[in-house]
Amino acid sequence: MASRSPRQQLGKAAGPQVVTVSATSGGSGAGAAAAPPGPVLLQPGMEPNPLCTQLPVFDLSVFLNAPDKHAPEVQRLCAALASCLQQSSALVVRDPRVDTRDNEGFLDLMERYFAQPLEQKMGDVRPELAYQVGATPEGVENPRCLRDAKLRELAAGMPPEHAPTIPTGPDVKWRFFWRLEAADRPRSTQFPELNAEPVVPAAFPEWSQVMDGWGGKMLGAVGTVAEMAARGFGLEPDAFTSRMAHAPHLLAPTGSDLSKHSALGTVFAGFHYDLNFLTIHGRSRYPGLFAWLADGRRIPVRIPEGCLLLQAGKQMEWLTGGAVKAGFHEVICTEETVAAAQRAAAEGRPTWRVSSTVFSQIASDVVLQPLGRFAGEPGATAYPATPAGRQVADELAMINLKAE
Ligand SMILES: O=C(O)CCC(=O)C(=O)O
Ligand SMILES: [Fe+2]
Repeated sequence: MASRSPRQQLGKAAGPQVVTVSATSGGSGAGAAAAPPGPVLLQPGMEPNPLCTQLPVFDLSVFLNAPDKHAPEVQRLCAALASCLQQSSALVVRDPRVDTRDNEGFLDLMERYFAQPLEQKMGDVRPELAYQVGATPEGVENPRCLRDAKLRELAAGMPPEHAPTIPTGPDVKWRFFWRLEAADRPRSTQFPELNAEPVVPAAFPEWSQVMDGWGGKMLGAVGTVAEMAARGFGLEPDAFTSRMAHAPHLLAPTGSDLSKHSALGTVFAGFHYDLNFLTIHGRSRYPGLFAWLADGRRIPVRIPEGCLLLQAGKQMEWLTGGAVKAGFHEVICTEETVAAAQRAAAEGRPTWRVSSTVFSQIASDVVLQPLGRFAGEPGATAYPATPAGRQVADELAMINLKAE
């Protein structure tokens, strides 16, 4: 990842607006090709994002409602989406099928879940399944940079104003992994541990409905983005979605206990990339998430009302031969995080910071390798053919979720 000065700006010209993106170096991955520089036209289906000028909002309804998905304007929108993903490893979208009231119900449920006594939650922990279903207590998951010297070098090379907080120990966040119902389990797999039955916490009769309701909506948005990105990259429209069928997609909220961990600078989730395909976040009630754009800038993630944020994970990087980099991020306790906890306390709510996160995945038995035109790129050799389940297991071992 390069450490250059900010170079993106929102053009103010009349007519189609221009988000000028001067991509700099090729980002974080080994042997990665540089993202091509180039203006991204703000066109029908895109809106400026007042909270984060670098990430325009893509309105998925324009694609969903287009009668002809091959129409030039649809193709241009898909190309702009793919380009945004390539240049920032992130995307902001609005999906007409997603009702944010479902997010509120989900956050209410998870706040109550995490606020339960420790013994109650410990019954939901499955270390023998690499924690891939049920709860992961705080202090278990290590941010990858604890073991990966390359990531520490990357961080050390960043200018101070864009550098992460280097973690010195495991994350203080809890996690719950809920395997989404929409994700049909494979009939047979070489990776049963990654495709286990979900854990349903005893005290919440509404659990499955709330979790599958909200998680399924977010997964639907990911599916549309995945198809648009494939089209935008000139791949078969189902190049990604066909590989996502029967994958262990996880609704994966984190939970950080602000009644215990409210010191400014506390690392809830240390500097890392996500190991999966595409991560999608609904709005959290608590700020604290920071992401790095491909040009090296660290930005606070602020999602406009009604929108969703996506970040590219390692499997996306693999399938694109490094053209799209897995996006780095961290979650830190800031003054705004503490203020959100104070508001929650005043309203009589649990003071747990819950994230609204889905990890979409490539199916465990699918082989990851650069697809289509990405296979011929010089950087492709850094991404050898590897079953997704193997790649996931290797990553889980690095972050202390799976015994080696
Ligand atoms: O807690 C959050 O907002 C995001 C956490 C995160 O990065 C992760 O779960 O991988
Ligand atoms: Fe993450």
